[in-house]
Amino acid sequence: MKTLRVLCFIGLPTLVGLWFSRLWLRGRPSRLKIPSSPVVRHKQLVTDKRVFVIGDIHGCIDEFKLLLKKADVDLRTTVVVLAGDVVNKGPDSIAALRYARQIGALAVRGNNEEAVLRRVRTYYSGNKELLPIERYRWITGLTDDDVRWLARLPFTISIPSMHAIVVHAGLIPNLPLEEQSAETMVSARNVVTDSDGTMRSTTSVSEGSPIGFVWPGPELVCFGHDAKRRLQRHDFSIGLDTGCVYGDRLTGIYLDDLTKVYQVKAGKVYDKPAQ
Ligand SMILES: [Mn+2]
Repeated sequence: MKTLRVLCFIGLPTLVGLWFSRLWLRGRPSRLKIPSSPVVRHKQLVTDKRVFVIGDIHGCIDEFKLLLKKADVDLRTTVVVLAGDVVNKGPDSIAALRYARQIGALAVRGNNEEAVLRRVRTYYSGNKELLPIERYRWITGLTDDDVRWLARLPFTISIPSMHAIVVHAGLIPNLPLEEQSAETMVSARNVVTDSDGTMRSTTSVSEGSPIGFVWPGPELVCFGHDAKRRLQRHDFSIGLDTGCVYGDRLTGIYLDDLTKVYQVKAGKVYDKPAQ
């Protein structure tokens, strides 16, 4: 009887204390299941509204808002589509993500969204390995709804009314969307044609040709990711990552008027490109 009482008074509080310290010291356990690939890989946007596509925002919330203002984006008549890499590297990823959600913007998944989802998964599993990594510490401020939004981002958004496809990195020519690899859509920069004529993508910029340059149409492909080459205009593709987070510009374009490119200058240099 005495042993039981001792167990109740010392053992129980210790166990409860240990359980709470686990929460405190390690990641935030969550029941949210984050699939490794989006449930809807290729989304169709059927709309008769105007469509305004924006390149890589990387948490540059001020420039994001300024660009919408500069382009007179009327949210009642315009759908905003983001070409991925909305988060990471820049000043306020959470603000950029929440503003995108607030205005009902659609987005495709970039390599940075994939990296963030991997980190969130680790964090939610109770692993504290993440916490010392300064550039990912912001993800501890994400709500489950923010994470759900990220996890649902498709690889591509097709807009039939505009004969356009938005993708973060690019597409291999003459290959159905269903057969494109995640790697190509999220991380590629160049396309290499092998000796047998088959094409493959690479993240390198020195092997092969720019992925936008090789794309033959007939759809217009709007992509981001390739900040090094800044604004790219080819017959059937437009590269919109103009390095805002690196101190250059944030770029957007209305799909019904490709002659006009809207840009705002970055407030400052927020990050340096990886070498
Ligand atoms: Mn990218």
